[in-house]
Amino acid sequence: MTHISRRTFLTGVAALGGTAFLPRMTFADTALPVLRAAPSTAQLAPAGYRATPVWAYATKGAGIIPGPEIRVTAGERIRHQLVNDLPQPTAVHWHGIRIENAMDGAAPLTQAPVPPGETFDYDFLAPDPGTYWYHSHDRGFEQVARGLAGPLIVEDREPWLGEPGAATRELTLVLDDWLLEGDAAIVEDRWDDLHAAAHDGRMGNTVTVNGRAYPDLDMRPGERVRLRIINTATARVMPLALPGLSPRLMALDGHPVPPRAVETILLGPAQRADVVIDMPLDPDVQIALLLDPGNEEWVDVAAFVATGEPLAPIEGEVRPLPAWSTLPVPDLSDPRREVLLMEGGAMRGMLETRYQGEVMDFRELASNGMAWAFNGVAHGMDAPMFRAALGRTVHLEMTNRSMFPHAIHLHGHHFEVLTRSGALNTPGDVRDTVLIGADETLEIAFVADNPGQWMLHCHMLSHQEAGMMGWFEVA
Ligand SMILES: [Cu+2]
Repeated sequence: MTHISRRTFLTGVAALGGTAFLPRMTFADTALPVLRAAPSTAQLAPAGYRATPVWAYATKGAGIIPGPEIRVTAGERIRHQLVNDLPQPTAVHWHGIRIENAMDGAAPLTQAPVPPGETFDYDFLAPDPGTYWYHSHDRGFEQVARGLAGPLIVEDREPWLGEPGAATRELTLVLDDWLLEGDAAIVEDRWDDLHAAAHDGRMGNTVTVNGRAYPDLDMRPGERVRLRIINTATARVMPLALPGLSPRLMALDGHPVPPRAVETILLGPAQRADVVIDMPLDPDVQIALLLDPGNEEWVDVAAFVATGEPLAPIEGEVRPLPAWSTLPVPDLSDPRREVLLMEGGAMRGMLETRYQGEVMDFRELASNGMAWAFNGVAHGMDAPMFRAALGRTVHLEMTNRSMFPHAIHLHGHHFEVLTRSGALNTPGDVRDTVLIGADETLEIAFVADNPGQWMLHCHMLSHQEAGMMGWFEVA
């Protein structure tokens, strides 16, 4: 692989200056710990650029990018009062948590959006250990792109860190992709750019790791570390590589997989991967987290810097993560069969599509801001795509008849990916968000064990807004 070091995505030069940006400080007294959403600033671009005005979460003080890490142990409750100090309504979605429906934050399906100046109490059980994230689920294409996202870690009840063969430390890496002007301000006038929405979404030009461009990550020589990698970008699919670190994949979207050595890790928007790496004792080259921006020219997005006293390398096989005990296994003998056909976008378009009860051609759809459809319906929020009886296995065949990849997310459930383009998938790959390439067909299966109305949408958030949105009901 070609490796181009320290290449910046930023175009133009830093135009320092601009108006001072003062976040409001209005923490209310409340019984629940506060999670406040408000304007803030963050030093996203390298030193020398100005701080970027963002919208961000805070549990105290000013909002930070990424949002504060929320961390509980499996079986515990997560309790936060959302305080909305944004100029828009908002809601918080707890991505990947098999949550009770009323707490899912999918406005307006599971709750009314929280108006500016108001609050909403989130209080729910986190049943399964793993790497998750939380983010805005109202005008996500704008609010997530402005910074409203943070990591959510559910620790296992069984010890793993420090056990034989396991890592001795863990590190959360929140990856994001920002569309910045030359002065490091977020581009603000193209939220509903239909051209971008009809292609691969509102792509950024600056990749950050934990809210910084090209950070140095301190590593003890010889240490084994569990990385919890989260792609919070609104559009960018991230091919990642960790050369020289012997990466082994441990979990996908929070769910453990049998450990396997990987050369690259492909993370679509909203997907997560847990990866164990071994820092060499005496690295002879700079070790970095590499990302392919789409042209197979791998660039580094963070540096692993050998710091401190060496640790004795851990020999032998890596210790698997403890299995989930709570996820029902699909019964494939007589599943409820459903299909999800994705159509639309540039260069392919779609035949007649229904939008708000009317059948329209592509041109009429575009004049309504629509470019995509699920099963012939754009933005189909009036009726469920399908209904499943509580406890029934659903087999969903998904076909992408467009020129672009999509990241399909099912709320409230995790599903097993059975086949990809007719070939068997790696057994045990259980996810809450799956990437589907152009003209691919995927079969997934899950037990509809969580009652309620659940969103099913593309996590390329401008695709979602331009039509790739629907819901299913479990009752
Ligand atoms: Cu999509």
